[in-house]
Amino acid sequence: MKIQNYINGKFSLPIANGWIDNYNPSNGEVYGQIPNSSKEDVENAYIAAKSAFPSWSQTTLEERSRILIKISELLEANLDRFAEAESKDNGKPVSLAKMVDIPRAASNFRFFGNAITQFASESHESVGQNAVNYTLRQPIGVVGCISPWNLPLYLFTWKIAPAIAAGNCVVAKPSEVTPMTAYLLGEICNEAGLPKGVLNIVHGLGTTTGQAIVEHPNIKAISFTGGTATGAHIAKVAAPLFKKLSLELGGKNPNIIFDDCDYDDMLNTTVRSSFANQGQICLCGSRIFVEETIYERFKTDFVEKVKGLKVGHPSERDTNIGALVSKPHLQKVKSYIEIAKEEGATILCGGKAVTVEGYENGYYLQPTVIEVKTDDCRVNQEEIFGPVVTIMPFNTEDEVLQMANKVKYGLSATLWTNNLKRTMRMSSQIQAGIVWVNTWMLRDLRTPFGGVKHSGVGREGGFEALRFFTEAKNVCIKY
Ligand code: TXE
Repeated sequence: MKIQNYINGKFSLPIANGWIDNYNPSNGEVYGQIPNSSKEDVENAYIAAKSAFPSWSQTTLEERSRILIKISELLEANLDRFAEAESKDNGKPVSLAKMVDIPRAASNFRFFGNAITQFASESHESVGQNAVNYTLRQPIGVVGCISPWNLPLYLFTWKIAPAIAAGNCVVAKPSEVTPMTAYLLGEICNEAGLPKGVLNIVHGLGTTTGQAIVEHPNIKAISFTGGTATGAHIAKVAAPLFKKLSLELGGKNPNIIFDDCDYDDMLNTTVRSSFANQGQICLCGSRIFVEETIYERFKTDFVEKVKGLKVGHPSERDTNIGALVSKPHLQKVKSYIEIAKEEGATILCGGKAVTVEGYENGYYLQPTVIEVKTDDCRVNQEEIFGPVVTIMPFNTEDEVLQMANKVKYGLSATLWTNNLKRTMRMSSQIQAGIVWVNTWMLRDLRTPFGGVKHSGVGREGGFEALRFFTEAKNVCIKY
């Protein structure tokens, strides 16, 4: 099938530049094509968004909210269709897409549909000066949203929902590797009554279509989730144009386990935080540090559980680990297993590609646990973004804190302990935007989301997202 762009409420063919093959990671076969949209396509999307802006930005909050909630309901009503499309594009188990990805995408619209009606701005009475100040939070205009392939619809809508809730019009590009659910979203938006031009979706490569969005002089803000190198490039291109930027980038998150934790809960959650979505979540706890006193016990139990995970076709019900997203990505992840061996680390389990019967050309890899000797080896420092975790022991709180912070990333961290004072000390000193204590990936959409250091700039989520997608204007009235 040929996917089309969604511009001004209509599906349209690209003007030039041709098509890109779209692969099904579960069997390695091409099952569709997407446009590699050119500057001209992006310009058309921009013109549609610009024309829609005066009316959409003046649409009442109740009406915007009603439409966003309708989109959410329609996504829920089409759960199976979206989940199957997401799985076919990305390789993730259908069960995961049904339970997590699509419901969370629906929640994004419902949440921001409600949040916009609660988004208040401040006022300040300048006492003794007979003046009052109030803040207008105005939509920016046309904004760009660029999203990755790991949680395709979930991260796409995480940007689009607050952008349109705040009254902006959007030119959006999903990852060229996983375009399908974004394509289906266009139909849902029409059905929900989203006015034409409010959301425009252009498909294509980052270097052509994505670059055209970032370079566009009148697309005033860019919300991007993806790799750190791409984020740095976007920041460079956007700087001379003075664009507002939100960058959510890579992670190499520590999972720190103390011996006073609730062991079984920790063990089960650690399997999930290591391998959910084939380890392709920026929040996965890819560096596991375990207190020496329980290290050997943990190592044995963890490896046993990991060996029990089933790698299989994404549509099989008992599959825990589906296919990785693409052949180049599988090769990248596999190359890190070789690097680990060269660095003298021990592969405790996994490390090999898996052949799934009937789907021999799919991109499957065993979940892999690597025991590292030092924390500064490459597999412990660089983002692998696959079903691969490292483990190593530690002795003291200070030692593990130092190791946790000794990476260029700072997205999230997980702590397992029942010691309250230690929790307070460590959560304030860990360099990360998100710290989970005795849990992982428990999300409340009102909370700020994002990272420090090379994990990004700015925060998404809740009112932070609505602040990003609006400009604050102070009005001072003297009376
Ligand atoms: O991401 P890219 P890639 C990490 C992970 C992964 C690495 C590279 O480590 O192995 O990044 O992945 C668009 N101008 N994460 O190369 O290229 C691109 O088309 C504008 C972590 O697949 O960053 C896609 O829509 N846009 C991450 C989006 O950027 C450009 C999730 C992300 O792709 C562009 C994914 C350009 N010049 C990968 N170049 C996370 N934080 O969750 C590319 N794009």
